[in-house]
Amino acid sequence: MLATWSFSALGCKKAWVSLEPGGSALDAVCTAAREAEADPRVDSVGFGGLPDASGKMSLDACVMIAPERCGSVCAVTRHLFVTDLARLVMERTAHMMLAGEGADSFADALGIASTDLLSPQAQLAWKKWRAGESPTRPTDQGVDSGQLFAPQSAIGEIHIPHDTIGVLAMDKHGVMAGACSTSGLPYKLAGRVGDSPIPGHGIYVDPDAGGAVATGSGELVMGVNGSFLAVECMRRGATPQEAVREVLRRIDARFKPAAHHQVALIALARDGSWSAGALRPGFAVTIADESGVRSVAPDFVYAPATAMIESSENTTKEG
Ligand code: SD4
Repeated sequence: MLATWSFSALGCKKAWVSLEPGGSALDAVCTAAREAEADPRVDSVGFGGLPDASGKMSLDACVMIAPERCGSVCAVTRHLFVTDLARLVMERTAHMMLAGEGADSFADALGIASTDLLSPQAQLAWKKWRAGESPTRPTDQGVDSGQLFAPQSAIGEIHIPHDTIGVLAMDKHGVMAGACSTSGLPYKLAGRVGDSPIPGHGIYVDPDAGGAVATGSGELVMGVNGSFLAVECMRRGATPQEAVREVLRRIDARFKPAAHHQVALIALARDGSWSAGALRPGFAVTIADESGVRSVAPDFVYAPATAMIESSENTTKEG
């Protein structure tokens, strides 16, 4: 089992308990995502997530086990466990994606209780941002602190935890599943939806080729169909590391990302080999396997932010 960021370790630990003895990969990825959705300390997923520019919370999620077995919800404003809701879209409807009030009404119809998604801390953070007291830009990406899972984390920086939880798992029956859940970019424009709930962009799983999940600046991922691209690379024989590198290479080449942009991907191949890579330093990947649950730095960082800062300074000097 693989997941984005160190805050996912708490959920992976819980999910591993049933995955290890033979539980399903789909249950495992949903368990891990649900844990982050319920945790108010995670300011980018579920309760605790930062709202949009108007102060309103909206959540996106997707689950996928195959191109024809996928469910997603986006812009959900009244229900917390959006990964489970995405799974219900997959299992109980003929559709793949429900958006906005339609997704909330679907949950109502299933008897799922509405809840206030905005935590007091997130509301305070938004008020400070609106008053100009917070330096956080709408597209800011932080550095993984490992704070929520200090015991085995290899990441030592101090910063708030953040970003989409993306999880990939393979069970003992050889079934691969993926899930991701996010409140999207903090202080996004109302109505903005990113890569996470869209199959092929924030997540893609094909049992014949592998799976990938992305985190970070969704617009950059969407521009290259990031997760689909990673899986297609693996289908054509690339290793997971080569596949992730190709996605980051295309993003770097097309978008010329700014220093504050971050994109990271995790990829899992059919044979169980995996990799994680990031555009900038600061990302951590969580692994759960027979050796336990741990969060570590990714295999590679494509373009260290310092290089970007230097090159933009050079550009400025040259006029
Ligand atoms: C998005 N990729 O909505 C997601 C956000 C994210 O804050 O990963 N983090 O663009």
